[in-house]
Formats: sequence, structure tokens, C-alpha cells
Amino acid sequence: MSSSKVLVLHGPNLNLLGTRQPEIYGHETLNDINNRLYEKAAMNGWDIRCQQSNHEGELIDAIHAARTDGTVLIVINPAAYSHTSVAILDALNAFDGKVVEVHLSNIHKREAFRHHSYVSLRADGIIAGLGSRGYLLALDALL
Ligand code: CA2
Repeated sequence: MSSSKVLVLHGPNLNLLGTRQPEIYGHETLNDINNRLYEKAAMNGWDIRCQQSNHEGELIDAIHAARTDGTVLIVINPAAYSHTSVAILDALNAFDGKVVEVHLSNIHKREAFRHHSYVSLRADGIIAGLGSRGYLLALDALL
């Protein structure tokens, strides 16, 4: 039996995690977070791939690839593109699997411009404000 295939997408500036604003985004680096995701996936026999990009089009290309490569779940933190990108929403709308949107911070407790997310219009689940633990919880969508 083939294992469940998951794509984790991190949006712009998340490569800087652990270097600045730890009071908002925590002390962990993106590598720390990805390693924990790889660990949980290995324990459950899931096939996971984590990718970060600062470029909207690259994120869209990754979502397109997931349409046809057997991916059943996309976990995405679109970062600032959450609040601006109809293009990422459109790409996710063309993906047939599950989508879980993750935010490290509680976007509703922050500036008004962060309260709206285009991606939330497509997401099957949303986790915000639980820090990096949110990504691990998002994988439970497979259970
Ligand atoms: O809370 C989240 O996960 C966000 O998606 C993070 C985005 C922000 O634009 C969203 O409103 C909420 C920003 C990610 C930037 O991350 C940095 C981390 C360390 C240093 C600088 C930026």
C-alpha cells in the first residue's frame, strides 16, 4: 500500500524563522520545524516534503505539481501571501486533496490587515496561534 503523500509549503520570509521576532514567531528555525515534521511523518509512514519559497509563482508551481503527483494533503503557511494572493487561492482551488492553513501567530490578534486570508476560503482546516506545534497538528488531518 502506498503511503499518504503530504506537501508542506512555507511562504515568504519564513526562512528567517529563529533569527528575529522570537516573541511573535518563536525561537525555532525552519529546519527545526521541518525536522519535527519529517520525524512525525516517519513514525506514521507518511511521505512528506517540505518546501519554502519567497516567490508566489514558485508556491503556485508546487501546488500545481501536487495536483497530479498523488499528494493528498497540503499544509500551507502562506505567510504574507495569505492576505494578498488570489493566485494562491486559485491554485489551491484546483487541488482536490485536503488543505490545512497554518499560522504561527494568531493573525486575528494582530493588525487588521492580517485578519483576512484568501487561503481560508479554500482551507478545510485552519490553525493559528499555536506556534510551530500548529504544523504538527495539521498533519493529524490524515488520521
Ligand atoms: O503567523 C504566521 O505564521 C504568519 O503567516 C507569518 C507571516 C505574516 O505575514 C502573517 O501575517 C502571519 C510573516 C512570516 C515572517 O516570518 C519572519 C520570521 C522571522 C523573522 C522575520 C520574519
